[in-house]
Order: sequence, then structure tokens, then C-alpha cells
Amino acid sequence: MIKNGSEIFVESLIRENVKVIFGYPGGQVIPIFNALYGAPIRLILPRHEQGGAFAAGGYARATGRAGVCMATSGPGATNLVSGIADAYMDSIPLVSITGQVPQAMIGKGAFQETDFFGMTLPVVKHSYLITDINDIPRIVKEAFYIAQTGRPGPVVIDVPKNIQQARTQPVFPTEVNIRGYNPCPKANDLELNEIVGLIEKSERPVLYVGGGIISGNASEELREFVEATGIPVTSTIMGCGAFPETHPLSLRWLGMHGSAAANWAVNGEYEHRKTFNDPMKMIAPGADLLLAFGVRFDDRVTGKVDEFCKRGTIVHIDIDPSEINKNKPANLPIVSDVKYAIGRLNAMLRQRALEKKFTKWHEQIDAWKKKAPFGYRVTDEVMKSQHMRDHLQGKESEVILPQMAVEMLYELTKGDAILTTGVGQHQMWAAQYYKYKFPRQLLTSAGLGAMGFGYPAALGAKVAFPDKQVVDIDGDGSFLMNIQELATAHIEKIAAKVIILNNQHLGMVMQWEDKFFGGNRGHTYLGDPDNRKEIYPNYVAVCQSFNVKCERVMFKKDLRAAIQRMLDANEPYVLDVIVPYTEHVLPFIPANKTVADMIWKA
Ligand SMILES: Cc1ncc(C[n+]2csc(CCOP(=O)(O)OP(=O)(O)O)c2C)c(N)n1
Ligand SMILES: [Mg+2]
Repeated sequence: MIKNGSEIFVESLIRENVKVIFGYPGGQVIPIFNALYGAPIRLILPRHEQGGAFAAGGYARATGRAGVCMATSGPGATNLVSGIADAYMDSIPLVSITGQVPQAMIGKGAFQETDFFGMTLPVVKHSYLITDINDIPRIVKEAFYIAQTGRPGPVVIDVPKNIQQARTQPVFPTEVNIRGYNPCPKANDLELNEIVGLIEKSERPVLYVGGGIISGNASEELREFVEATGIPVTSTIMGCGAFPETHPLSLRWLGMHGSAAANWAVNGEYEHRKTFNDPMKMIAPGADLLLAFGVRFDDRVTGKVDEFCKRGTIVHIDIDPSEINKNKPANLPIVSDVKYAIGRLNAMLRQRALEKKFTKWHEQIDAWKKKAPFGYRVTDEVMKSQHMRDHLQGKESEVILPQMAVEMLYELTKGDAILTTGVGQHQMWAAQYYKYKFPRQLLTSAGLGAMGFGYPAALGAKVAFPDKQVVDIDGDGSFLMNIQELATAHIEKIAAKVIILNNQHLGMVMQWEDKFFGGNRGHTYLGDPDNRKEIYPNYVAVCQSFNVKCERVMFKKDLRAAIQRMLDANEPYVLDVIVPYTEHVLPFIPANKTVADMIWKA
């Protein structure tokens, strides 16, 4: 049957099993919106295209399937860029559809024309500008295939309006065949056998695992491997939940704000040095073998990269050959689908069980865990927070520290909720004080670090899993960046919850000001300078205008019941939890520094 381009586009989306699109209309994309009318696809209107792109990212992170966002040309498209960059940095499958001015107008500076293909080139896995209506079915099929296979990532499809309106008899392909694209490389047994040999020889092996385990669906294999070998596991933030953090062999996550035990296990324990120029004095050695599976040696993990796991043999397995030797040379690099590689290793270990037990190493690791668990304490400093001082006078013991709120959420949700975050101190506390037990449980903008990600991402996750508790742990600064999505939540009846850890500051930037800029403040205060006692903005009033329930919580005695009310609600719900701004996130390895520079005692 002859159809127009928009109808063919929508038919192609249905064939890819798309269930939901976060889309914002405009002149150059109206035909596609029109064709979606009556289609078996839920169309959700975010209140800002950035919110739509982050929501699609949240949906993708929660499900592993491509999230889909859609916008008009020009300003609609440019508003998607942060969400596309976020998906690129964290290897998240995302298909971003944009209207474009008619082909005859391209390059003429037409109204709402931007070269979106060109603009997004550095932050996509692949992109298309459709120039022939007959290409639509193939391009849509390829786009989803590319986004979701191999190392996942974002794909842009830019569709000129005349293509949406042209007519043809479509032919829908059933297979994808892209020359030169081999998304599923497999390690050979020789390489894998070498790993077994290295484990046999080592005394202090550590697994360093990342988002690749999650996107590669390799958690089960990882667990079996850990249980067969007894090798302790640390993860990146992207890898949280890849291995249960409640397991005795979990070291929790590593890096700048990661657990001291994980950082010591990888790098060795060193005396804390006073200046960055002092020599490094080792107390106990770290890993002699590092199994880096599905990770990319990000600078937030390695610090000074030359010093990272300096004395260990490094085995690096990654599906993407461009990651090999990019940040840190590996002694044994293996390009492979990680699920396949670990699965084969398990099969080898089943045939010939490991002799090694690593008893001494386990003792050392337990000692490190005991010595420096994540921890906090209430100091007199909290009364410096002017937004709390008057309220807390005489009730100092009622102060809520941000870490406490996360811990309490962990307890009340029994560790089963899906969490999203903004970016800042609250993000780090959400990662430290909630223990992640399963993959796709912590959805956070890790690589891009985009404030404003938390709430829209929570909407995306809640749409995918309406029966799960989805809670955004957010900062007052981050939440404000996409606060308009409260309307989406209310109108679309998406019961995603929010805990704002409201310190009236851009806390993480402030922490750096305190540490490296003598405490000088450069626009890191978010309250009203003319009335520092007031909490500004008034989120209860803001939420009321969106018809979303919101409570402000100031005292510890009220926190538990308030979180429980939030969890029990069948609608969007915001808790504005007032916390002091004086807390710093610890441990802390300053950027590009070493484990000998780690501050870990509160
Ligand atoms: C879009 C964006 N702009 C700026 C930054 C830089 N930045 C990183 S953390 C941070 C402070 C975030 O404040 P808030 O959301 O209140 O979280 P807190 O650190 O106070 O918990 C800023 C400004 C960023 N990461 N993203
Ligand atoms: Mg803040």
C-alpha cells in the first residue's frame, strides 16, 4: 500500500517494538506526530526536550532497550543534545528522531534550521539524514540495531519534512547487514586460558568491573566467576549493581569518591602525604592482578593514571577495540563480548577448578573494609548553615545529614528501589549509602555528569517499570534544572518520587571551593542572598502549582514517616529534605592525584 513518509516511519518504529516515545512537537515534525495518532505507541510530552532526552535515557538504562526521544528541528533538536551526549558517554542505547527543514531549504538558513547531523557528530555512535523516502524502513531498522548492539550508544535520525510528506510503496527489511560492523567479537580460548594462568600465579587479584557488565547482560556470569575464584570485586559507578554490593566479596565502587578499601585493594595502601610532592610511602601492597572487565579507565576512577594499579598485571576485556590501551595500557588486552568471555572462563574453571584460595588477601581486604567504611558524623559545623540555624536552635540533635536520608531510604525500600540522581554531592551519597543489589538499579549521568538528569530519568524508568519504586535522589540545584517535568509526571500520572537533599548550595562545587580556593564562593549559593534564613525557592509552593504533593522535612524525628508517606503514595511525590551545606563527600582523591592523597577520615 502506498503511504507517506511519516506513516512509513511510524510503521518502522512499531516493527522495532517501540512502546514509548518522549516527544515534543514543532513545525518540521508535525507529520510524524500526526501519523502516531492511534498507533500502539505511548507518546509522552515532556515539558522541555532536554527532559524528554533524559527520560528516554532513563528508560533505556532501566530496560536495556533503546529509549526514543523526538523533537522538531532547530531549537527542539538543540535541546536534545545534552541527552544525546549523556547517552554517548555512558554507552546507553538511544534513538533520537528530529524533524528537519525540507531538503530544498537545507543550507539556506531557513527558519529553525540547524545542521543537527553535523552538530551531534562527536557525540553519536551513528547518525542519519534521510534523503530518500525509500530509505526510511532500512534506516530505522539499522538505527535500532546500531544503538542496541555491540557497545550501545545514541543514534540520530534527522528527517526533512518533505521526506515525511512524500509518498511511496514501502519495503520493510527483515534483516540488518552493515558492512564492517562486527558488534559481537569473541575472545579465543587461548587468551582466556592465559587469564586462568595469571589467576593461578597471583596472590592479590582484584576484579574491576563497569557498565559493560550491565549492558552486556553478564552479571550472572560475573557472579559465578567470583564464586568460583574468590576474587574480590570493585565496580565503577556505572557498574553499581553488576555484582551485589551486599556480597562479602564486594569492595563497593572505586575512584575519586569511592570506598577506601576498593582504592587500596587496587593501588595499595599508602601513608597520607601532606603535599602532592612528598614521596609515596607504601603500607601494604595492592592488586598484583587487575581483571578490568567492561570498563574504560575513566579519570574519575584512576586519578593520576600512571600511578593507577602501578604494580599489577592488567587484563582488559572490552567489546570496543578503541577502548584498548586508550587510557591505560593493558598487559593482556582482549576484545570480546564480556558475557561470552566470562561464560567461557566459567566453563574452563568448571573443568579444572582453581587451586588458589587467596585467604591472606581476603583477610587484608576485610581489615581495610573495617578500617575505613563509608561514614559520617554530626559536627558543630552544621550550625553554620543559615538556612537551618534558627529552626535547629536547641534541637541540634535533630539535624538531618544528607547521608542519613539515603541510608533511611535504603532501609525503608529494603534496597529494592531503582534510584536516579542529579549530579553533585547528593549523587555520590546516593551511590555510597544505598547498596545496589542488581543491574540497572542506579541510573546516573556518570560520564557526562549532567545536572537535571535525575527527575526526567526517573520518569523514564517509572514508565518502564510502573510497579517498581523509582526514587530520584536529587540536589536542589540539579532538580531545578528540569523542574518543569513535574507537569509531565502529573499529567501522565507517572508516580516517580524525589528526595531533594536541599543544602541551598551547589554543594559539590562548594566542596572544591573549600578544598582548593580557600572557601571563596563564586555563585555557588542558591538561596536568596537578601534573606539567608529562608529556604529558597519554596519547593512546596512550586510543587503545589503543578498539583504534585510535596513536604518539607527539617527534623530527623520527622524523616522516617515522611519517607514512608512518599513511598506509599501512588502519585508523584517530592520530599524537600533540608540539610546543612557543610558536609563534604569523603573519601576524596583530588583530580589527577593518587591514593596517597586520599582524604578518608571525617
Ligand atoms: C548541567 C551542569 N552544569 C554544571 C555542572 C557543574 N556542577 C557539578 S556538581 C554541581 C553542583 C550541583 O548542585 P546540587 O544539584 O544542588 O547538588 P549538591 O552538590 O548540592 O548535592 C555543579 C554546578 C554540571 N555537572 N552540570
Ligand atoms: Mg545542593
